[in-house]
Amino acid sequence: MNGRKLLVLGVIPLVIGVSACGSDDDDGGATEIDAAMQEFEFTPTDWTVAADEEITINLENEGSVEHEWVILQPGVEIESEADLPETEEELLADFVYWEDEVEPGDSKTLTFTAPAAGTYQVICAIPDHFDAGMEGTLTAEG
Ligand SMILES: [Cu+2]
Repeated sequence: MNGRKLLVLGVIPLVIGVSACGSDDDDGGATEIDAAMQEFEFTPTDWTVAADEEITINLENEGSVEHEWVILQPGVEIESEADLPETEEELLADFVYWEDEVEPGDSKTLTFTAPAAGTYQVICAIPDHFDAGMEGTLTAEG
């Protein structure tokens, strides 16, 4: 019963915070980020988000082939595509924290729950794209 009232009160400072500071919240991590993709890079290459918060991401594929924006799981980092497993099932189970893909010339606005505070590798998992340079870093602060 009291939970609902507390929830409403909690929303008000959040709204004020967003309007006062753009997409940054008081923790220093954004709750909305942009990621553009092309052959073969992300722009920007580093994002800082609020840990454990719901994050809105605007993905835009400015290239001429499909690209993916993939957050790897905590403690998982690859040096080359040779480190990735052979099957999509293993990739999703053991490597991927969150991912989506965008067709060339298309854009998507999506949401995901940011991981706990830490640093995470971002890759494009389409064959040959990571090795060609599609790598970034997501930092969760909270
Ligand atoms: Cu790609």
